[in-house]
Amino acid sequence: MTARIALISLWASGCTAIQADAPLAEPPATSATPSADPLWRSELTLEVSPAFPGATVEFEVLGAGAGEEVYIARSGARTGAGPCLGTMDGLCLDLRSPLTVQASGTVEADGVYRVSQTLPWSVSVGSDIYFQAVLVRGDTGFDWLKSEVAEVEVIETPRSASDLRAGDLVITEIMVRPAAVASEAGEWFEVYNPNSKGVDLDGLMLSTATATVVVDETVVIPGRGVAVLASHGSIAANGGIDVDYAYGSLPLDDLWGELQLWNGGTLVDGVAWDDGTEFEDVAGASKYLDGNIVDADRNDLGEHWCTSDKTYASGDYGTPGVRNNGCGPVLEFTGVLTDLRLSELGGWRRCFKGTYANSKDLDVIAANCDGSHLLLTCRKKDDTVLTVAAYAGREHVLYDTDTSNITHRANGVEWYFDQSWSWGFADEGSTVYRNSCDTESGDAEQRLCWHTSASRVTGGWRCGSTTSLNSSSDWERLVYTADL
Ligand SMILES: [Ca+2]
Ligand SMILES: [Ca+2]
Ligand SMILES: [Ca+2]
Repeated sequence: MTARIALISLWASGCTAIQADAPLAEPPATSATPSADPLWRSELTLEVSPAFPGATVEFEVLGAGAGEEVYIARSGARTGAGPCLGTMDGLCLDLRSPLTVQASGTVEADGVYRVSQTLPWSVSVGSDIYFQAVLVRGDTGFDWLKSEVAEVEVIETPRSASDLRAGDLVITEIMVRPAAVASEAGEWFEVYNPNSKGVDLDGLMLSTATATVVVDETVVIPGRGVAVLASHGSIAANGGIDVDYAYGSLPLDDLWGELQLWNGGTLVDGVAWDDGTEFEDVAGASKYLDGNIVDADRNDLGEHWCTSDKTYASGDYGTPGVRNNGCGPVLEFTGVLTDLRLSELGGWRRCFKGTYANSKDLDVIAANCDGSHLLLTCRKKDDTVLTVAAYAGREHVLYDTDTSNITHRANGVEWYFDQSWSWGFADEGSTVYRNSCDTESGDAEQRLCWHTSASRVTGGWRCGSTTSLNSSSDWERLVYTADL
């Protein structure tokens, strides 16, 4: 509540051209009449760029008519039956008091209303802000036509692109030669942020040997997340990919080509590919950097890249916006494996490693291990053989069984997980006794158990038949992930 009041008062004092409507104390009764046309409600959409303290927030209202007036209202809360602003002729909104008009203006000839507003530095990270577009249409004035409410979580202010140094971004996937749609519309590339803090790409220069584009809007890549930059932003035209930034004309050469990301005179990352000698060249499939080798220097080498074998909407192959598997086919199996050679894992990406003496936040592990499937395993430190391993869909591996001994069966494995008890598995049909780790001895070599406490993985009791491993720095816990 405190944060919202601070937000409103700063806005009302005016960072940019904001109308200083007084916040409404209570919702007055509405005098507006719903439109008879049900399509009107759904044909307007409101898009809002990421919000963070000090951000230039960009609003885009689509589906309006040229010359019509748009109001964008803002509140710190929403409700199904909100108050009405006098300036909006009594139109009721889905926002809760106090609310103010964030911006207003006239729709351009293309049916789009765009406006930017600066967010105060006082907004609280983690709080939610709600925006809503309201359209004035026709001779009768305000109509009930309005967008869905856009809910925006205020994120931590990211690093600016002007702070980036070499290696602070990594190009991880490149589609130079789409087959399902034309190159002009269907080229794209993916960029990974290897640091824990988010990055705003606004101002970053993208270049090939023949063309240059500068990112000219807020595009935030979360810490250890990826963004997709594409020639075309329209899903209908680009082959069905969800794009974080549409850069327009920056042709990616099919054979010998290069792509570079520049912060002024600093090369943040670059990749140069060839005609198929070092970098595989397959029409209709992206090149992707091995998910286990995500580094701005190592991505210079073709041997660390491979050809996508997973389709996306258009039927072409690639994983735009999804972190990459390792190179090679993902090892698939059912049940619990013992003495598995590391080299046999194939496309699984390692997303957590720590000894039984380490402690790690489970949320951090879950965020880094963001594929559709999770594989838990353990080994003697640095061994090339994994002692015991099993996997399943992430919803099964993270299925909350509380502290009970009733396991959750998936992929031939008995799973258990609780954020403050223990996490592990046994082979199908086995019972477990969690105290708090599983101390049962039958089929011991097919059991794994790690302690958890206060949403962290802490100690660990066993890696197969080897037990009493709490605080052992000689044994390692590992989690791998893959999209299957
Ligand atoms: Ca091309
Ligand atoms: Ca590089
Ligand atoms: Ca990818």
